[in-house]
Amino acid sequence: RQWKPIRAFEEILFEEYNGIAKITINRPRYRNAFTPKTTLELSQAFAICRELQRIRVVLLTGAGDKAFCSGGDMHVKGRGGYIDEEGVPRLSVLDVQMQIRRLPKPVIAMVNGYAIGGGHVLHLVCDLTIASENAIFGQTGPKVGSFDAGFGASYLARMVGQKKAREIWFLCRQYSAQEAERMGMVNKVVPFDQLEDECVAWAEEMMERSPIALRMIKAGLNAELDGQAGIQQLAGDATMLYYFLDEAQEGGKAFLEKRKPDFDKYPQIP
Ligand code: 2NE
Repeated sequence: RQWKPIRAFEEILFEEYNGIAKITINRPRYRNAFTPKTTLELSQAFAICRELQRIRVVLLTGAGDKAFCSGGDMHVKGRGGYIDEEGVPRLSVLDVQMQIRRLPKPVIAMVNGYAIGGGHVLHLVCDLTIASENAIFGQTGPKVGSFDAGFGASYLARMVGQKKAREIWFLCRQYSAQEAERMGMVNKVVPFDQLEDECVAWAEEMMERSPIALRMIKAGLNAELDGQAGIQQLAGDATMLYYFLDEAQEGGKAFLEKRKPDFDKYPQIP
């Protein structure tokens, strides 16, 4: 499979193949821990995925065979957040989480090793997770002076239940790919050398489905959990579809033509 670069970055790889974008956190020396630069680049890549019409599904993964992502880079964890090159403390991985959730296209976490701490939350917020047999899952926050009480807590609990979510956070244990699958956080576990093929097969299967149907279902599944912000996204999608109707065009046309709009000619479906 020939992945073609979309744009060059320093701490991630950003490639495409046949309508699928692959974003790879590329810091294997540090188990793909993220710095503020990594998260900025991830944000830029996800923004490009949103804009590029030819991209229909996104894969998120980590470089090498050891880690998907080990969370925030402890070397730059300082007071107030992870310190960027200008000395500003940041928690910008939270923006990446929101982007993944709001992206109107499916995102698959291709978990190729450790998904730990903030790296574990990154896989949680993806729409689907496919893991290799060597993948290990867990939170470490309370062990290393951190926590994610946002999606990392409530979304995790929706997935695995309250008792299990509390166990995962309070004890900071590590779980195998099979355990994670049994808990409902992983869709499928495959041998490491089949991981990418499996993810591409799932992506290609989704690409045979209606993109707008997938977009609306994603928004609907999010809306129940995301409150007003989730409804806003679903409502925005409904507005987008409404704008395709002649009835919506009539309103705007009538205003510009300085006449009363005639909405009676459009069907009133029961
Ligand atoms: C990931 C894990 C379990 C891997 O263990 P192992 O034994 O396979 O590797 P090792 O030797 O621990 O790590 C290899 C190298 O990667 C570095 C290590 O320091 C080590 O470097 P050297 O000793 O060779 O110089 N490395 C690994 N993870 C790193 C990290 N996160 N930052 C910087 N360097 C890292 C094991 O390495 C592990 O437990 N890592 C730490 C996981 C962790 O606690 N992450 C932060 C959680 S908090 C968070 O991510 C977060 C949040 O809670 C809320 C908001 C935003 C972020």
